[in-house]
Amino acid sequence: MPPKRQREQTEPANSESDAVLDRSAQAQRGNHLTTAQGVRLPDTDHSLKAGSRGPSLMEDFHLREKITHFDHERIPERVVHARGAAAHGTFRAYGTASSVTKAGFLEKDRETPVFVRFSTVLGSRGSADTVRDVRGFAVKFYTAEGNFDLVGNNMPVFFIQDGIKFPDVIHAGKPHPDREIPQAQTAHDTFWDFVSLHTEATHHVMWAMSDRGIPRSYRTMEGFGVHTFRLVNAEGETSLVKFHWKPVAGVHSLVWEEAQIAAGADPDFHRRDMADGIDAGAPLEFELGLQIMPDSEDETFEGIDLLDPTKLVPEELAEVQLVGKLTLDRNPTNYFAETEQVAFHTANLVPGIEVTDDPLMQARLFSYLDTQLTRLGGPNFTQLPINCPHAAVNDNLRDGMHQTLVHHGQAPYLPNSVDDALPTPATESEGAYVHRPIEVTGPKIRANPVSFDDHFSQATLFWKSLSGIEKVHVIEAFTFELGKCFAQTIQERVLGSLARVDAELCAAVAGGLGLPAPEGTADADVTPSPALSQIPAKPGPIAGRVIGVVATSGADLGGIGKLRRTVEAKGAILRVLAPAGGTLKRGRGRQPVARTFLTARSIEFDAVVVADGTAGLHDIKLTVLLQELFRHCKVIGAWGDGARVLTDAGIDVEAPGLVLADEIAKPFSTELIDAIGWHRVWERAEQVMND
Ligand code: HDE
Repeated sequence: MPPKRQREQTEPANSESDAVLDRSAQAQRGNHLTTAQGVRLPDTDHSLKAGSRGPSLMEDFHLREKITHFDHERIPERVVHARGAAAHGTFRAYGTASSVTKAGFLEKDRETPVFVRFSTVLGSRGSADTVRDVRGFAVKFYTAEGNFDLVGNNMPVFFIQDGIKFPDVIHAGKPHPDREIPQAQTAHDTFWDFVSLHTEATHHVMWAMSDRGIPRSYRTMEGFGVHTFRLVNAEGETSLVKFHWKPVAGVHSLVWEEAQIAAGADPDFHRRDMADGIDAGAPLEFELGLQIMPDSEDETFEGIDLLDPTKLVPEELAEVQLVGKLTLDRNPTNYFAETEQVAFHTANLVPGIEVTDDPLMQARLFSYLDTQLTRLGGPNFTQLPINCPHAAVNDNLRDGMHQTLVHHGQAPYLPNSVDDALPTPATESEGAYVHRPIEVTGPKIRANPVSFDDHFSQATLFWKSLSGIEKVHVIEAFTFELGKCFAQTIQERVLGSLARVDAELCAAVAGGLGLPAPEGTADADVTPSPALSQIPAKPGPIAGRVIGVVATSGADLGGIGKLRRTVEAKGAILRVLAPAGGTLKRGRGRQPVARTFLTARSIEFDAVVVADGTAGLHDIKLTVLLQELFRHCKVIGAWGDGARVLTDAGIDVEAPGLVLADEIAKPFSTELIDAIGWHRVWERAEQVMND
């Protein structure tokens, strides 16, 4: 008799991904080098030849296997979001969502393992992290009820209202097909051609041109589910919700010059920052929030169509209620196995969370599964350790490319009378995903609801909600990007859209381009939403932020040690910057040098202070570094005679955001930490712009 099909699978693994650990243990067993067949090898540097100068022999199975495997090491990169970095962590629920959803992972104190991948959209896998772009924020929750993927972005709205246009907007944003330039940029004709011909994109374009398009780091980005979801509670009641991720570190961005410098000096800026922060013991932390709206028949809230993904709901109208905390504290072990092979899918839902008829979301429900078939080479990618649910899996899916499971039984169909009628379908009370029976009617047409015709009012809302400096950045970004367009007709068409957003914005951009500003027709009467501005109301935490200390072997190493202890206790990273590498030694003091003037750029520091005992230090690279920090409105400090290094570098020590003291003591550290918590010294902006 053939063996009976296995009756029940094991209990869900709720802690670390046991599957991942098992597979990595299998990957490298024993200390000797072997072939893929497990045969031990004496040498991997010389091919088998007929004499030391002779031709290589076909017989060399090791040479052939090694080269053949190498030839196939690459898989197709993601068609969008190709460039990304990820981390493991845990989500802990506060229990505050239980009244609106029965999703088990949102029950009080429930801890769920997660894997989160952050990405840019347009660039290829090897492109730079800091380009102006939307960032992906994709979270895979390995819940006890199956995987739930929240595949969001760092902006709450999208360029298009209907998924059928997605290939078009991406074709327009990707490099031009003839020369394949520019890489990872929207600063070119086809992008602006598309968004000015599809004016529904205007709101999202405002976000992309704002500071949100160049985040300081992944830890300082907000995340959004974008679409409206439908939540279902234990009583079967439904509500409409929007998902938010709120970074504990606050929302901060780079300035454009930093983003450009980083793209050359450190293209891995964001992934390095995340990995270094986690290694330094500063996990990335985000709170999950819900905006909860009634599930009304017209799916509209305060006049906002909740099915239109180009619209947000201002937080002042629907408060973001915090329901749990995400902590990312473990770097992946292997980039390819985990970050590259992770497969997100918007249809990976758990009971209590459903989708709505947002036409953008509907298209996504098809796309994500489909794209993995090409990218991961067949239908069995859910068996890859990173994609494996931690919940028990008992499906009737069989065979296919790269099948790694050895299924038992004879009857992969239901009902069956051969394999003890297993597996059995579950009832809703046993945890089955049962779709709410929602009535669907309507004529078969290709059309949008009339409410989707409003393309400008929320673009105006966003603009009016920004602070002065944020508005300046938006103007500069539009002027830069449009300045890179060759076709004047496209520039003029975009100005036509901007005139419908705000006359001041339009006039400023037109001025920069040297074109006349079209007559303004902006007529939306909006109430600004302060929550849309990134300017903090109070200083935030400094965990994961980087403080550079300029020093030489004559410097006050004891003071550096004191400062290091203080900032490291807050989760920040202190790096000593010196003319040469090695270890600075003075008396009994020792400080390792993390960066030299040659290897450092200003972009990697949130603040730089110059140590006492360095007076007379002069290096053009240090001067450039300090001047960049000054121009980028970052905190600069010095103690003792370190201030002279600043004045020698042409830094105005009277300017705002200069922290000076005679020695390292509490007032200095407190002022420094506070100033970094504000992120930038925008009070300095005017002086810098006029320089
Ligand atoms: Fe995606 N998107 N998308 N997208 N998306 C993909 O799936 C797609 C959209 C987002 O780190 C692809 O596995 C369509 C909105 C993220 O692996 C693909 C439409 C939002 C990621 C795809 C959208 C996103 C993707 C490419 C319009 C924010 C990276 C590789 C209907 C809410 C996930 C892949 C990761 C990836 C299709 C629109 C976010 C081709 C058709 C809106 C974060 O399936």
